[in-house]
Amino acid sequence: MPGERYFAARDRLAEISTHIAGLARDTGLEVPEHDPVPDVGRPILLAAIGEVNAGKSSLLNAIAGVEVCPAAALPLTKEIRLYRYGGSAMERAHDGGVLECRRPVPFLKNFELLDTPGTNATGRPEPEQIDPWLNAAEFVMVVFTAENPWTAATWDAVSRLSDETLERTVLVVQRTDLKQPQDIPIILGHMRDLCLKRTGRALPIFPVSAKYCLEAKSSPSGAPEAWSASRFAVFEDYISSRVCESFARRQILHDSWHHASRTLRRLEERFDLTRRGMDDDAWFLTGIEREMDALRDEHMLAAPRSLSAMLDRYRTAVGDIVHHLRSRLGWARTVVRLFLGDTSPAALEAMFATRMHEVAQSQGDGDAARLLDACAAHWQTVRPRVAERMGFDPGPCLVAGVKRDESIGRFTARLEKAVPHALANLRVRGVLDPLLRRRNHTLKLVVAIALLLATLAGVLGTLGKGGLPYYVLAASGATLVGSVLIAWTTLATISIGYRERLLDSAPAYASALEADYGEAIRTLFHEYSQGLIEVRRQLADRKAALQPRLEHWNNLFIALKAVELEM
Ligand SMILES: Nc1nc2c(ncn2[C@@H]2O[C@H](COP(=O)(O)OP(=O)(O)OP(=O)(O)O)[C@@H](O)[C@H]2O)c(=O)[nH]1
Ligand SMILES: [Mg+2]
Repeated sequence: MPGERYFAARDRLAEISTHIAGLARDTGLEVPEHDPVPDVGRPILLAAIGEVNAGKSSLLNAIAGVEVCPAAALPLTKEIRLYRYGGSAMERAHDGGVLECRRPVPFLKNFELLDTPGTNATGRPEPEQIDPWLNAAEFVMVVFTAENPWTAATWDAVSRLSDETLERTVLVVQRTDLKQPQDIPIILGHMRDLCLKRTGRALPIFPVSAKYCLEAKSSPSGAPEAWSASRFAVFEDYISSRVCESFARRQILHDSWHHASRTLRRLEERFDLTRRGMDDDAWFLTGIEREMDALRDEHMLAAPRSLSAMLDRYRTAVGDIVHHLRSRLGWARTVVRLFLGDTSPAALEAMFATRMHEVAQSQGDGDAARLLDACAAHWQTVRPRVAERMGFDPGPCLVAGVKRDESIGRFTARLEKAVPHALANLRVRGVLDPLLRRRNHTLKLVVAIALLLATLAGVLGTLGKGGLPYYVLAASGATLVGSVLIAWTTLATISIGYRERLLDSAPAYASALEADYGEAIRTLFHEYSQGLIEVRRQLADRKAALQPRLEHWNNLFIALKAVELEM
């Protein structure tokens, strides 16, 4: 086929351009109106004119290497026929008596063939019918038969061709196989003279045999002898150099190449912009994360205030506990417990623990709600900023919204968990235990003495020992009064001491809670910052989507450079 090098480069370029256009489409890059895609794939139109039976159709078939146009010994081509590529054979009449014939012949993807009725055929098309086609053709072949290349009708047709058309016209002497080789130069000489006379210029003249050419092209071996006898090698080289590799065609290739290159450059700029936008977005998200950290630190710094509020409630609880202790240490209740056993330290410890638990719970719930309100208020500012900058709504703040109760629960649970540990350090029970044990021991001894004395008084009274029983009974009563005094004084010292001890331990209690309280704040803010995870994921997805496009771009860039060398 003529122009194979040209078509190979063109097809490669067309393929790359298609990929580039696809990439541009995927990327949302619009083709600017002032820079339309050049039609690099437009086939080359070859036209053949000449007298009836000159071998026009056969010549077109020989160039195609396959029988596209019907050829026969009898006058055959009755109308202008335009052979074009089509998936299946189909014919359609055009205005002006032109019959468009679609054929599934690969050759027709690169060349369109214009076959015409003989210049001397009856019912031949009028010049105004055929001339526009000849003006549009990139290569016009005036076909003569070697047996009689002098027919006036064809030379008249040559004389009528415009200067522009003559620029693209060659004379073809067909069926040379029917002449002796030595006759050919003589025929060509005469034709040259006639051509000069008729057109004023020396058009190229090619003596060929379409019959041998088609034979060679159809033969699996290539039939070198037939090929050489067809003289098609020189003719096709000429078509290649004049038409396929013409300045106009090269220009289309270059235009197409530059268009592809410009699109690649615009894509590169777009990718650069997208990449920079993503970096900016990442930086923007880091900024928001910093805001979240700052908010967290602000609340961490305010933590001592919360803890001191908690300590106020601790002190109130201490007052209540000590009040309870005092009521338990009354003389009568103490004496009863002397016999039943004293569980006061354990009971007070349990009571204190319950109170502190309640304190932690209400304080935790309140603090967590306050922190979540701060998070929600901050998210109100984050949401529109993300939507405006990144083009999508990150949604409501979950941690302060649908998951609010869970978050509060976690925050409070953390604080509650810290309470037993902090109380253990205070030794609420361990401090009270020995004091009460000592007191109970003393009281037990004194009460026992009083009871013994009372018993003794009873015995002495039974024995009739005069006034002695009364003295002993008085001593017993005095001992009991003593026990009341002891109970009263120790009640005061123990409860005051216990109170001081618990109040002195308040800072220790607070510092034992501090670490857990801080950790609870950190956890809550960590959960809050998770709201940006979806935003980060979106950004990562965009980055991941860009990567294959960048690789595709790179491959297309290299391929386009390679085509430039081929061109
Ligand atoms: N020997 C020989 N015969 C040829 C050659 N080319 C064509 N012929 C014969 O010439 C006759 C006419 O060929 P066509 O190709 O139909 O000629 P055409 O100019 O298209 O004729 P119309 O369409 O009728 O105007 C046919 O019988 C072909 O077989 C050739 O190179 N050598
Ligand atoms: Mg024909």
